[in-house]
Amino acid sequence: MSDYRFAILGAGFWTKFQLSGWKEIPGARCVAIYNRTVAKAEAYSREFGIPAVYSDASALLRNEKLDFVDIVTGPETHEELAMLALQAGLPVICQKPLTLTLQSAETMVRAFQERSVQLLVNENWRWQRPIRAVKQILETGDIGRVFRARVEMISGFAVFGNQPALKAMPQFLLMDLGTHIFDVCRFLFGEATSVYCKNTKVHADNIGEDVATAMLQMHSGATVVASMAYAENFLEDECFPQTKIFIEGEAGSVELKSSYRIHCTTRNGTRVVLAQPPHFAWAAPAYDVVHASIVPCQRNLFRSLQGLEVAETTGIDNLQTLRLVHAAYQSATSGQAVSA
Ligand code: 89Y
Repeated sequence: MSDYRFAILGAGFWTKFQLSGWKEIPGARCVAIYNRTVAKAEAYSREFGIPAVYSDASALLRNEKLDFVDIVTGPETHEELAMLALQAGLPVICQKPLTLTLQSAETMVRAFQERSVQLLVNENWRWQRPIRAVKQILETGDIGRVFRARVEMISGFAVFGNQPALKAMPQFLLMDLGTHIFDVCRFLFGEATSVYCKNTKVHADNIGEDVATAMLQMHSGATVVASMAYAENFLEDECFPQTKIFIEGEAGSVELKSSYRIHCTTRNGTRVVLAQPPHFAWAAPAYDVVHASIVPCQRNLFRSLQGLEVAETTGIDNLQTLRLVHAAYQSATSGQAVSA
């Protein structure tokens, strides 16, 4: 079977790791790259052996014979580029957040649905090995009905060094990290019915919030507190970019600690599962667990394009996560809990 030919749109920080991730997945070949600043695209073209380079996305889509498109540009450009690809009848894998407004995301999802063309989202956080392992433990039922949980990604890491554009986002943390953390909350605990959220800003030179605390009321009856921060402060247990999780059930508890150890405690005592993520040579050491999650995420999306598997993070599914993000912003503004 000949390879699936794809183009990657965007040549920023994440492009390097998504291209490396695609190299781990047989059957997908990147044949073209687009970036407004063409020099960045040329650099990745040399590094990854991508034959064609464009500074005009329409020209790329006109000239190249493709099977799908992978969009890794800033969220403000996702709708325009995805619609261009749809006009060419091409399935799209799009980075998160899908778009910056709910209306724009709904327009995109509807347009692809009407044309029966796949729109998928590269939402890789739920594919982190420790988080998959927590899900498996929950599925055993060992800790009984979950009534409360906390999900935390709190770090003093200087995230803006690699992604300076984050500082200028009017809505930053919930849009950038909240999309990941709320998606994990949905993955582990099902759908939410409401959210109450408090945001604050530590960095005077940031536009958007860099600290967020959200309380989700889940359909299941559980209450989930999601805490996020990029305050560039100092933490004893600094473990960027790990997500720490503590879950209380009627028959026990589960705790994912920063050592990738998961402690599951029931009346029979505590058993410990080590969920060390795989290490890829191309991963940035500071981002190991996240970069490693790119591979199973892209594999699931690619197998969906091949008709071999159901994608977990479709555009339709991701709309639910984006609705939670926007409800959280509404709550932070109104001071009220907001239905999700
Ligand atoms: O942009 C974000 C992402 O997708 O993963 C981590 C990150 O780089 C900073 O929050």
